[in-house]
Amino acid sequence: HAEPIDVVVTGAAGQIAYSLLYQIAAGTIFGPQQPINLRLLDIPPMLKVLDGVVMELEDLALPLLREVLPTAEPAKAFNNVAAAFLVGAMPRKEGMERKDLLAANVEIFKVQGEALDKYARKDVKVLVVGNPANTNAIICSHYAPSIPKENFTAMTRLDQNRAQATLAAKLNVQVDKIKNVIIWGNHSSTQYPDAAHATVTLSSGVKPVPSEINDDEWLNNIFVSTIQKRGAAVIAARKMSSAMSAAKAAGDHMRDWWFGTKPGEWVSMGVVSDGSYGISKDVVFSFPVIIKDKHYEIVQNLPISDFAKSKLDITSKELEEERAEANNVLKK
Ligand code: NAX
Repeated sequence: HAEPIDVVVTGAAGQIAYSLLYQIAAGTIFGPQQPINLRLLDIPPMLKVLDGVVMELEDLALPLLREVLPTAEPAKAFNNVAAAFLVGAMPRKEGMERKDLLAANVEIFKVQGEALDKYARKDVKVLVVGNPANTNAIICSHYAPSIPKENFTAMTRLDQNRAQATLAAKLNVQVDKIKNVIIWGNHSSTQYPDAAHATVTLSSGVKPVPSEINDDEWLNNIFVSTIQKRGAAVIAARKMSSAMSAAKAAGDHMRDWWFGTKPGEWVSMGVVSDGSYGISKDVVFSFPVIIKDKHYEIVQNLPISDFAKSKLDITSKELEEERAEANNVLKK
């Protein structure tokens, strides 16, 4: 019998966690053989709410779920964890400036980075969901120098899933027939959803998505802006941000990291740039990656059109600015 692994979810009393915790406890992320000890971190005013979440976790009656620890103390939450879902973050409030938002989050991810450094397993896999996710991930990594940089990632899988679903609808095929769409850059409205390398499986064989759609105007403009603005569209309709789909994407990201990508397929993850595709090092940038034995590699040598290059420049510039702002906050 497998030993349980310790898994932490931060922002555990929030709406994404509410959908995510079930997936972890049910075995759909770490597999049906892997028992789980859950560590639930939130802030002190939310501990009462967290008690309710713990009650519901008990009531799931799931055999893989072993210990459940609700806490407001990072030292306890991060102890011995093999996987960390960093969902909790400071939300943007009315009238709050981007700078203030960044400052509040830099502080949170500094504390959590330090706790990871001290208490987590050195092979811990960290997925940052809380926004600004890419920059939070680089801050967190910076404060956990004993853990390899590769172990810090940011979520752009929701954007990938949205892009895949949008292309499937456009081509009137089932969503799993679309493969290898890419999200480049920041999880923000500057991200570049790129269908240039995507394929669609039709009864006549595997075809390139661009030639099947055969409408560059749609691909370069409508498709890109639909994906960039999808989060805002969900908020406008639901009055709350994406949660069910965000939690599902977090599960997809971690499952692929744990078990690997399928042959011939890649997925997009925000990872610390190694300079691939001319992106400056030390920003967390979403690249296509393939994963094997719990290690990912950035897919190399994809042809980048001038149009794509201009989009990559915009999103990498934004990430460099965010990093500079974060560094300013840290110096104060
Ligand atoms: P909620 O406001 O429902 O939950 C956030 C929870 O985090 C709250 O319970 C809050 O008390 C807690 N929290 C705040 N500071 C904390 C700290 N220092 N330690 C532990 N917990 C803390 O937000 P939810 O809808 O769950 O969204 C969470 C985050 O995901 C937000 O930052 C949101 O912007 C981000 N998202 C990221 C996405 C992505 O694709 N990367 C998509 C979905 C989502 O918008």
